[in-house]
Amino acid sequence: MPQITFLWLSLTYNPRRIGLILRLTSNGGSVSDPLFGAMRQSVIDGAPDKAAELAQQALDSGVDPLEAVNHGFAAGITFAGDQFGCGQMFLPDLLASAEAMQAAMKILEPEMLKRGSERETLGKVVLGTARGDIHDIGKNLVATILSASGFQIFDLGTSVTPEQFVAKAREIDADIVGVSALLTTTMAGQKAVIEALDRNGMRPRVKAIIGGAAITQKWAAEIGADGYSRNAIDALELAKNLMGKGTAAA
Ligand code: B12
Repeated sequence: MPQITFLWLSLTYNPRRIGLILRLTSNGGSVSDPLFGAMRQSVIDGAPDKAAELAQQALDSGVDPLEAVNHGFAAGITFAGDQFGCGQMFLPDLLASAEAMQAAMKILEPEMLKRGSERETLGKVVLGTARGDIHDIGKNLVATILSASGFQIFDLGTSVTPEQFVAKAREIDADIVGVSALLTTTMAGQKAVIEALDRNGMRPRVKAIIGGAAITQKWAAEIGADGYSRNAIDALELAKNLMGKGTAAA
């Protein structure tokens, strides 16, 4: 009996030990390729070395790096986030998952950039995560995709104040300012950036776009953003359209 009690406690208090359960529950989804499944699992397990190895394996076997992100690693971090959200995973585990995701991105990003290196310059974009917010995986992905497609990116990093956005946009004569926010508490920072751009008379010439897991079209409209997108591919289409170079702008 004591053994059973110990097992129950470890299941309850250390979700990373229930890898098997996570493995079983994370095997659903539309992408059945075992490589994508392994990528996803490496992030759920918080295993940076494994994630990096799988990213390299994907490149070596000709998998599109963006597909590897979307169907493999990002699916893993989304699953980890859901587990965290419902109390099945704790912050150290989520941190380990984020580290694994970043280890994979380190391998995949240069290849994504290389693939886009021949493109024309489409415009200058200042990017950053809103004040008080340290999430940057999604913002970095947007930066990589836009950069690979010909945009010049000025990435201010995380927890960026409205004043910093305005100063950089002015300094480089930006076409677009993009603000990422992942927390409901930092979404207000996106509004503050738009207000600061307005106050400084920089719009409508400078377009303001926003994104992040909790962002909706309703929020974008409410704060007067020029657009929002739910993922990096849509962000590219949005940015191109705002520059008059997208399919909707044609
Ligand atoms: C990874 C992660 C972390 C990592 C971040 C590592 C890093 N370097 O980024 C760590 C562990 C550090 C972390 C910390 C915290 N986190 Co966190 N985290 C996540 C998680 C699991 C995934 C985010 C992610 O990277 N997704 C993958 C990327 C590819 O997707 P994305 O970010 O959505 O980006 C895409 C789109 O949104 C869009 N996009 C993004 N930005 C932009 C910008 C523009 C301009 C455009 C056009 C598009 C765009 O394109 C991107 C690419 O496709 C989310 C859960 C989730 N499902 O989102 C929680 C989550 C965001 N975190 C959460 C919380 C609560 C926290 C903490 C407060 C926890 C704590 N108690 O300390 C801290 C935050 C501290 C702070 N001040 O910021 C909550 C937020 C709840 C809320 N509604 O406010 C979430 C939703 C988890 C949950 N379910 O509860 N977190």
